[in-house]
Order: sequence, then structure tokens, then C-alpha cells
Amino acid sequence: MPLPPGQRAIEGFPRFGTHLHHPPPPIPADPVIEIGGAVSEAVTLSMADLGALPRRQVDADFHCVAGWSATDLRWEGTSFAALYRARIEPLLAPGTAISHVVFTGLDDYRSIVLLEDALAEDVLIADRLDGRPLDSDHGAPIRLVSPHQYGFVNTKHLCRIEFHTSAPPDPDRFSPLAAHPRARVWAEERHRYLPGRAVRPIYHSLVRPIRALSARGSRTRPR
Ligand SMILES: Nc1nc2c(c(=O)[nH]1)N[C@H]1C(S)=C(S)[C@@H](COP(=O)(O)O)O[C@H]1N2
Ligand SMILES: [Mo]
Repeated sequence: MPLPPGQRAIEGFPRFGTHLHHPPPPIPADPVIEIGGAVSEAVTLSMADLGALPRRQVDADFHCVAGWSATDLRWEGTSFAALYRARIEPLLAPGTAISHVVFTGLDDYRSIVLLEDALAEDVLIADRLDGRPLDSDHGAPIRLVSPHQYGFVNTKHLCRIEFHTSAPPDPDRFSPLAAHPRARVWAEERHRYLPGRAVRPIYHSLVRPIRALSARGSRTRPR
């Protein structure tokens, strides 16, 4: 597979993220996804609820906005679209038009995604990577996987999904590295205001330090 513009293939699949050196959150004994926002009733989905939906496999590369790509990953889980049709649409009052979805992780990381992007056919709530349960480096127990969007959309350790009828406030909007709201890799939507090409060098300079900080050595491995 060719890589999207401005990406470089790397060996393996590093742990990477704004969590930096923080260890991954502990995996709850009974993981759930809380559903909230513009739904008529807040509900909690168990792993069994997810397991009742059709399973899907997605083979894809993974592209971080900083410029590295991990190639040939195999994800398994439930398609987000199937979850939305089966469990969310029945909770919407007539006339409620969802536009944005907020995905939150156990570490309080958040990504804001347009509903139309989340409904793309390659978007999964994934629980397996390369034939094994997700490990804590890559988002255990479950994560969002949206390979057509940059890595920062792909919230790890997913525990809450909120549905909105307009754009929710984005605290990152005025930061110098304000993320593009759609983050589609083939259009190189890296930055909210600047062309993707123009910010490549800035992002590339972040790969090495973030990678070094995010890797878990013997000192940070949970006991
Ligand atoms: N919960 C959580 N999810 C997260 C992040 C994070 O810091 N916390 N970082 C994001 C970023 S910037 C990237 S590139 C990918 C990295 O996924 P990986 O650690 O599985 O390589 O996770 C995304 N999801
Ligand atoms: Mo990233």
C-alpha cells in the first residue's frame, strides 16, 4: 500500500501519545462504555453488548499526524456504524440530528469526530490487534480505530462515547498545534489552519522525543 502524503513507514508499532511517560490506565475488571450526550437515556454498554454486534476485521496502516506510519496492522472488533445503528439510533428522539461524536479514554484523552467520518466503513471499536487482545500500550481493553484519519482521532482505552448535535467546545482550538477537525490522512489534514505540507517539519521534530518518552521501560512498567 502506498503511504499518504508526508508519511514515513517505521519498524513495528510504537506506543505514542499525549500520555507521554504516564503508564497506561489499569484495565477495569468489568469494562464498559458509557453512552451520553443528546440521547434520550444515558446507557452503559458492556463487553457482552459489544460482543452481540457483528464482528469485523480491518487490515490497515496506522498514520500518526507527526509523520510515522505503522504498516500492515490487523484490527478486529465491532464496526462503529453497526453500534450506532443498533444501539444509538433507537435512543434518539425524532428530529435529533447528531453531527459530532466525542470519544473519551480512561486517561481522559478525548477526540472529537464528525459523525459522517465515524460512520466510515473502516472505523472500529477494536478489541484485538494482530490476532491478540489489545495490550495496554495500544489501548486495552478497547479503542477507537479510524485508519483513514490521523492517529490522534483513534482514542485508546475507550470508556465513553458522547453524541452531539453541534460542535462541542474544543479546548485545543487555539493551541499552536490545533488539530484539523477531520484529520483525513489522504487529504493531509494535519492542522486546523495551516496546510499539512507546511507543518510537516514541525511535527517530524516531535516524533523522536515523544516516542522515547512514550516507550515503557523497566522503570515505568506497572508492577
Ligand atoms: N487514550 C489515549 N488515546 C490516544 C492517545 C493518548 O495519549 N491517550 N494518543 C493518540 C495519538 S497522538 C496517537 S498517534 C495514537 C497512538 O496509538 P499507539 O500508542 O497505539 O501507537 O493514539 C492516540 N490515542
Ligand atoms: Mo499521534
